[in-house]
Amino acid sequence: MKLYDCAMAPNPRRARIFLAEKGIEVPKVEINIVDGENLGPAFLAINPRGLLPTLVLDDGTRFDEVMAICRYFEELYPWRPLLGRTPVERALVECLQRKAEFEGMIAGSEVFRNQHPKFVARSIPGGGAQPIPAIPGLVDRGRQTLARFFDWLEESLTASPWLVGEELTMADITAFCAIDFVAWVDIGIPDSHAATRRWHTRLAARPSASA
Ligand SMILES: N[C@@H](CCC(=O)N[C@@H](CS)C(=O)NCC(=O)O)C(=O)O
Repeated sequence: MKLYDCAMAPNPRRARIFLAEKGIEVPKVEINIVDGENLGPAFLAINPRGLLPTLVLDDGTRFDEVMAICRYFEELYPWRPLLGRTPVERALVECLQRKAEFEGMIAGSEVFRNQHPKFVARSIPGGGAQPIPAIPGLVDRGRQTLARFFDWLEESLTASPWLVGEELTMADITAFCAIDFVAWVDIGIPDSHAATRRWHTRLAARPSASA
């Protein structure tokens, strides 16, 4: 089994934090996204979408979505569940993880990719050999979505210490990675959002945050 990874990129980080929280070790292969190694023939032969993270099993089965990778390991190693303990928790983690992914991670990606010179021809991740050029208007849409994301987080984290239940789940991991990602484009947790700041400090102090 191999996990194709990129140390600096936010989506591979979601998978690494998940694995570290569960205490699972997976052999990793580092791929450089900024220099376009993921779009070269060697990696496109492994994953034609050019996306990271990608998990390849020994029989060649490939998972190239963070949540598919996490779901696979959660089923194999159900202890220290990060996708919810009960049917209600599992459904809530699904809802809030997706919200954090769409309104945090993807909105951040809209802001970052549509203004960064290195991504001018690579507006979307997963474009593979058929990239889509940057669309500058998406920067503003991303910023507006992120403002809503921060307000939603603050409301949720004022009501409870983690997004779902009494412990950290994948919903927190995705929201946390999105926040650290958008710092690259100088967007931070608003000063007034004290609960979100406390939650971020707590999560950043966990050993998994530097996985
Ligand atoms: N929906 C995918 C998104 C993965 C993704 O966007 N990965 C980025 C790195 S953070 C990537 O592979 N980018 C490739 C590129 O920019 O060419 C998932 O959740 O795994």
